[in-house]
Amino acid sequence: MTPPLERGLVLRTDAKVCHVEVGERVVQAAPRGILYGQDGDKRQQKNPVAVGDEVEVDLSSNPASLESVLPRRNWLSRTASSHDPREQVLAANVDQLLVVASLGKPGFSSNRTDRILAACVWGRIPARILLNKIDLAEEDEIEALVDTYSLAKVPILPTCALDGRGLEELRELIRGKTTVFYGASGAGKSSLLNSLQPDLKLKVGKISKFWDAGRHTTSYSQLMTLEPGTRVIDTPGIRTFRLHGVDAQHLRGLFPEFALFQSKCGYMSCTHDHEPVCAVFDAVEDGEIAASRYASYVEMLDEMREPNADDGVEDVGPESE
Ligand SMILES: Nc1nc2c(ncn2[C@@H]2O[C@H](COP(=O)(O)OP(=O)(O)O)[C@@H](O)[C@H]2O)c(=O)[nH]1
Ligand SMILES: [Mg+2]
Ligand SMILES: [Zn+2]
Repeated sequence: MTPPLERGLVLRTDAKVCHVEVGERVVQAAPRGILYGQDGDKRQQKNPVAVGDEVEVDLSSNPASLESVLPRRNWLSRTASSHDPREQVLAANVDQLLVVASLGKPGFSSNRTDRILAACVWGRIPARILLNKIDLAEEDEIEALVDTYSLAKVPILPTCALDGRGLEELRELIRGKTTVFYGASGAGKSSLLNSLQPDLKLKVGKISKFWDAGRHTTSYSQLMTLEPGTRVIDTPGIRTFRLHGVDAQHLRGLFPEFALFQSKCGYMSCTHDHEPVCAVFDAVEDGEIAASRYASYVEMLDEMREPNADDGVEDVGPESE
């Protein structure tokens, strides 16, 4: 007789077990071996279960067994590492993603931001930038970023976790949704979440240590419920985010502002980096497309053409790995 299965929501995944919310409880369940694939099976996913997955668990066995993962509505993934080409799913079934960034300590990284924004376009996950630590920024720096990203149709919400600016807007933005907080270690993800909901008591990093020395305070993704229906996923900082399953022809479609110009390129399939007649390149020269966005695009394009080249980019994994 097959045991009765219960539905649950994955809050966190560790090496061997998943923390699964089942009704009012949180149980630890071990994914069944078959979910990892069998010998000779060319599974393309590194992790069969991700935070945000809806799963079925068998609570009658000890430890509880995670039997199956229900179909995902969407997911955010990357290439596991430069040595491991499999897909690594970072979160599943989400409504939106916030790229948490700051202008000082750590400084704003266009490259990091543009990679995750492209991944969100690819994964059909609405995204915006949360520009935190505006107490440390000049007004014109903020405006320059707003300009850069307005063409890409990515809204920017300025916040300060210390004095509370922007927090009411943030609260409205996430209400009733599942939201991924993504960003460099030290940008203020945990601080923002604590300001929204003090009883979360997330660990907050000491600035002097981690962003100089690569230290970190969050080493795994976890899903938390702020109020019924409002869920957030706090993620660890990831140094190098390589898109998975995207080729050069797809990539240009992940930069929305290119669409305004690329119909005027000499070739229909123009990749905008070496072709003689390129309207996107001209738009960059004319300041109509941000040079920083274009630079991010070209770097990702080069990486796709030479996936194993030593690109000098510091590898891999959550910063905690
Ligand atoms: N000046 C300033 N510091 C902040 C702000 N938000 C967070 N911090 C500080 O930045 C550091 C890292 O914050 P943390 O929340 O741990 O970042 P996380 O790694 O993204 O979770 C801590 O020292 C915080 O006190 C802010 O809005 N302004
Ligand atoms: Mg944190
Ligand atoms: Zn072109």
